[in-house]
Amino acid sequence: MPDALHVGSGKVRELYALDSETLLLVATDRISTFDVVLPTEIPDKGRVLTGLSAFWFARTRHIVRNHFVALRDDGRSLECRRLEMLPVEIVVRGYLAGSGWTDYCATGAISGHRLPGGLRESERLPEPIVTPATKATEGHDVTITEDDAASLCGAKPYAKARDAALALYRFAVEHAEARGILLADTKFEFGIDEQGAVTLADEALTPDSSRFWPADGYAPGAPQPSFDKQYVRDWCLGTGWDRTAPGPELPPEVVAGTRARYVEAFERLTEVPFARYLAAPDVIL
Ligand code: PZK
Repeated sequence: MPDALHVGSGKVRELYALDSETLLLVATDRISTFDVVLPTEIPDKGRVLTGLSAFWFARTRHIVRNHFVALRDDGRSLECRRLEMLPVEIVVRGYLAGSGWTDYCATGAISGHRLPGGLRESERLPEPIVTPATKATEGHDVTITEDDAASLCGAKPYAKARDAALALYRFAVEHAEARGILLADTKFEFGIDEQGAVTLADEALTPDSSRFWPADGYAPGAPQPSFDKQYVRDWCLGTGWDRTAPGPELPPEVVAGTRARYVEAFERLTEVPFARYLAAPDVIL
């Protein structure tokens, strides 16, 4: 990466500084499951995620401003404006899954939102809820109350980010459900731009930042299969893997099957053939 300074690494992404105002977010082909990055990559996974993020940034500008500046021709790198990041992640949940289901079972509430009794795992909530979390540098993010998030961000910036997150989630749920994908929950990050405006950042509404479920076969009362990762998870567990690092190397048929699921999610949501995206990424905008 000539002319760029590496400024951060995520499990499957890298962040570079291009100049004082601009960053480059690069999505690699690495895949994690059960919080372990596997030794085998999924070809084009990073391009699918970057293309999906760019698609949503282009189509949600009327809801809230975002950090998008440009897509690079490699299809996996997104130039963005450098922001002052808010110190919380904003999670929106429309269904009871993951830590939301765990918290509901233990307390009847999630992040201070008291919910009706008798809900089942993976059930649709009466209304989507916002459940902010602190960003853990290692280990899992910790869900906090909206009052705590408002204290950490400032009441006004938090309220703007929360309202934007809910509107983005509702917009994306409607778009995805019409194309056979349930968007169970999703995580957003926001920052403050040079004009002081709350701005959507990071990746948005990708399978790595959200739970995508196939609408076909949705059945509350149990965990739902992940649209993108279920094949990899099932295969890994079938090897007898104990979910500790290092994970197993994936055979070619599992790599190909998983890549096909990512590409299918991309094509269903964007209605752009993935080959057209690879040839000229800007078609997604
Ligand atoms: C920013 N991250 C997460 C960490 C990654 C990504 N527009 C922005 N301005 C300032 N900071 C960030 C962003 C964005 N997006 C994002 N950390 C800081 C992160 C590691 C690797 F790819």
